[in-house]
Amino acid sequence: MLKEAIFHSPKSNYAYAYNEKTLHIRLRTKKQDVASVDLIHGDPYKWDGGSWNYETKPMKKIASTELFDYWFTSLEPDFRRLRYGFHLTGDETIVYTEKGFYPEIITHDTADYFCFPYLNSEDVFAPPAWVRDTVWYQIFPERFANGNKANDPEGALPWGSAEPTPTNFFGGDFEGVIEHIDHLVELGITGIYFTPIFKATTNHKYDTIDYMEIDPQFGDKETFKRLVQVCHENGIKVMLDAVFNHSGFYFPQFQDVLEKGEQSKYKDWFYIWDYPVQTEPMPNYDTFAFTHMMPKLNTAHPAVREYLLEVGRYWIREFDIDGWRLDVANEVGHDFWREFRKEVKAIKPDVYILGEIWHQSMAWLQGDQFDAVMNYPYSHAAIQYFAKEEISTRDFMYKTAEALMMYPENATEVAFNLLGSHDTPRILTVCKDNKEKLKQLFTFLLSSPGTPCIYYGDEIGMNGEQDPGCRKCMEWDTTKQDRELFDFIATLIRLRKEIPAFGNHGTFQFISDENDKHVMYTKTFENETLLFAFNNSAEVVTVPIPFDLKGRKVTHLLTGDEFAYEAEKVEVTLPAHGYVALKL
Ligand code: ARE
Ligand code: CA
Repeated sequence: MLKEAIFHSPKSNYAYAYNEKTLHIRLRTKKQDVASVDLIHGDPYKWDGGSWNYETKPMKKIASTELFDYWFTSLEPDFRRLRYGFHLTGDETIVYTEKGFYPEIITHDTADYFCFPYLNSEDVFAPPAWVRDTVWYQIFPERFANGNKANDPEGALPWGSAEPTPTNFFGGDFEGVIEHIDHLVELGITGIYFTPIFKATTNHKYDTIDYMEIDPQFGDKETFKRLVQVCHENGIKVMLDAVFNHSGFYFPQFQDVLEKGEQSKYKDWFYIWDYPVQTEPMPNYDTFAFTHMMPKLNTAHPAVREYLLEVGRYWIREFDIDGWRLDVANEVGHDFWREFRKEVKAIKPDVYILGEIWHQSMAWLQGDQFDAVMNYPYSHAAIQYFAKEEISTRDFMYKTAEALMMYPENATEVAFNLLGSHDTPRILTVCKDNKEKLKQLFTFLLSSPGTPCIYYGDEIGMNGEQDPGCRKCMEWDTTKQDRELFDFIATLIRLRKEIPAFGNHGTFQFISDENDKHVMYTKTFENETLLFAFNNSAEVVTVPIPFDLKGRKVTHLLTGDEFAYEAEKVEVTLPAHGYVALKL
């Protein structure tokens, strides 16, 4: 047994409170090195004479990656405390504890075992319950719909008349969203994420001038209130973008520093290196990336904190928004986010806090900061596999499993999964306009653990390269929309809502062989098993279904067809880049 590969760490994604009663325990071992694992567990204070009163519980292998196997069990400790270790069987039998390895279970002392000291309810990672069943839709307000020409910014171009550039405007606004709410209801989405709406100069509005004002090109506060109301009446939650890492260049506090230099009372709101403040050839202050238009805010400064916390509270209190998406969340201090969580949750306990982080984010998902992060790593492998065909089935399965093992299950359940955004090329373009591949990706996304987000226009087959290309005006001419694709995605969303195993309540498990040219996984919930199969090649493949289905009625979920299998051995034939979702 390779001891160096064996790993566990309490209070992490390896041992965490799933809810107020339940602990989840995971263990990592070298791949195919260990035949079985039992959790040795007991209350630290429960003794029989001189002997620790422990029990054992078999663990289940739940995932495999290129190098490791992952084992899992869940349990409800009687007194909410746990002392534990692992009994591993392979070519030898060993016991793994916090202090190392032993040949057998120690019972005269528990000091060396792992410790989950107490399951304190206030520490449980508890995201809002509604998020788990939400299907998100991302709107870039300048480009979704122009419902009021009177508020168009100067020089706004006729809708869709030009390719998007970093600086042009088309006049999208809130009234446009209200006007097209039926499109969203028909699609079936239940949450909208709006990129920034506050006063700013650019078309993307990430350069905030005033966090307390709506940008006039989108409407006024009354219109925004109406928008939130219309969304709520239609069962749609509203999430706004909080750009707290940096302000815009024209933020009055920064302008004051530019003007008064060291004399400005706002000088410590930013990280100014020296005076006079300059923007050329390089800014002499901290910025987002090297953008002089985006001076970094000092979130350790009490006045800055109070200002931003009030922004966080204000839009919830006055406008009843349901979520905050935090821009460049990983470059802002943890301490600020801890306070932010407390402040906003005090006003609306079930507000959703989503951090924009593209990397491993465990440090923010401990229950005291964010409810979720934008889960770019999850779909990355799927995009490499389905869209680009640059990784094998084996690597797709391993990378996806790795992403699923990266976080506690309660964090994965509300992870914000996406195939693209205003920061990436559109998914159809990544698929080189191959619609079958696109459908594979949406089927995967909508049947994955986590909450999916659809980037505006992806549902009607819009294309576009990297920013600014991915920010085209939404196509509203239905003859130019891909309605077949729209219906397909609407069907996926409906299935996700109707069948618990399809959506976020099913347990996800790969069942393919590493060397296949196709991939299969099951989603199970109680007695229900769904099987998903995808052909990752341009040739027709025949896929054996590894279940005994004789005499069973099977439903083809994407077409609605039902059929009964006669033979014991069942196969499905998939065309090039074909896919199937079966209810067994
Ligand atoms: C503009 C140009 C870009 C150019 C950039 C460079 O359009 O082509 O590359 O300037 O300065 C907003 C606008 C952008 C604008 C930018 C700067 O929407 O159009 O870009 O402001 O003016 C990293 C961060 C992540 C960030 C991305 C963009 O970690 O937080 O970069 N995303 C947010 C928003 C953006 C927004 C800003 C931040 C700034 O979602 O829309 O940009 O407020 C990797 C890395 C990630 C990296 C990611 C993307 O995988 O691991 O860390 O994200 O790539 O680059
Ligand atoms: Ca307008």
